[in-house]
Amino acid sequence: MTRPLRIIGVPMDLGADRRGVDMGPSAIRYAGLDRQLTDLDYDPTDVGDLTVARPEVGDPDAVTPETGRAKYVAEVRDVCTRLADEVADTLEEGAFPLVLGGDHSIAIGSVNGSARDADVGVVWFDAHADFNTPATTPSGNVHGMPVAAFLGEGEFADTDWAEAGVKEENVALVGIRSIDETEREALRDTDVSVFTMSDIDERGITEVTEDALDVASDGTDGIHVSLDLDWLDPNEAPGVGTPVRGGVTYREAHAALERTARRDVRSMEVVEVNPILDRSNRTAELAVELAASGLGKRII
Ligand code: HAR
Ligand code: MN
Ligand code: MN
Ligand code: MN
Repeated sequence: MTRPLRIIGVPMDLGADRRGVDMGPSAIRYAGLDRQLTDLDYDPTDVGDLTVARPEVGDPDAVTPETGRAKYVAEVRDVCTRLADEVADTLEEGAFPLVLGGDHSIAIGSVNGSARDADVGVVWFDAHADFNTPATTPSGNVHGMPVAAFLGEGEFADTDWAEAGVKEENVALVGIRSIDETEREALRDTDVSVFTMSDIDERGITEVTEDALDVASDGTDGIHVSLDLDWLDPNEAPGVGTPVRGGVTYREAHAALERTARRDVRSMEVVEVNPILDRSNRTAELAVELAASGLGKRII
């Protein structure tokens, strides 16, 4: 039986400093996404790309109501609002939403769409905690803020576009190894579960992933999986804007996504693929492979 699936491209680069991540959706498609999904008995429909403003027309110095800074926040909000509608519509029609980034700011839209009519947990595979707010960000880049945004931290509290109604205790960050001091302090005051690379070193990827999946499943209707390709070691995934040494290996990544596929995954996104920085589309191919593993692909 084939299950309907919608591919939603979001060529967003306004949330990050390095240009080129807007070409991620094309590179991921070119790497054979459609074929991999069909092999998995999904019936994919590619709805194309959402329209994203060009940086030249946006406001890089946008200042939030408080003192904080969030570059292009109005443009990011506009895209995330439309993405949330697209994801929610996809689910309502019984299809699986697979979102292609684009920088990680788009997760604000994906999570809002996924959580619109359900209680959702989130598993966040990333080198970074993405828990800054406009008041704490060292860079002003919104791709360092999506977890804080959908949880309604700081300036994101009670927003109609960012806060998603997801519970802190249903959010698990996995593979974290780059965290700002402000993020560390803020995270300590929450019930978000943070599984670092050290946890993976000590306990192994399978056990850590199972714990993260338990966190996201506990009392929820399903899991949103957010896969930032910089989660992997830069040797495996060179085509990302903010690489951090010491990431998970190729096999660890597959093992984690294979475990994920056994759970009730309701939506997924793959983000931060930057073809300009990549080698022979290697990172985009990895994104396709890992999405397939997360959607149930097995070796035999
Ligand atoms: N923490 C830094 C900041 O807020 C960098 C984080 C953004 N990089 C990402 N996110 N790719 O996962 O600017
Ligand atoms: Mn990220
Ligand atoms: Mn909601
Ligand atoms: Mn990252």
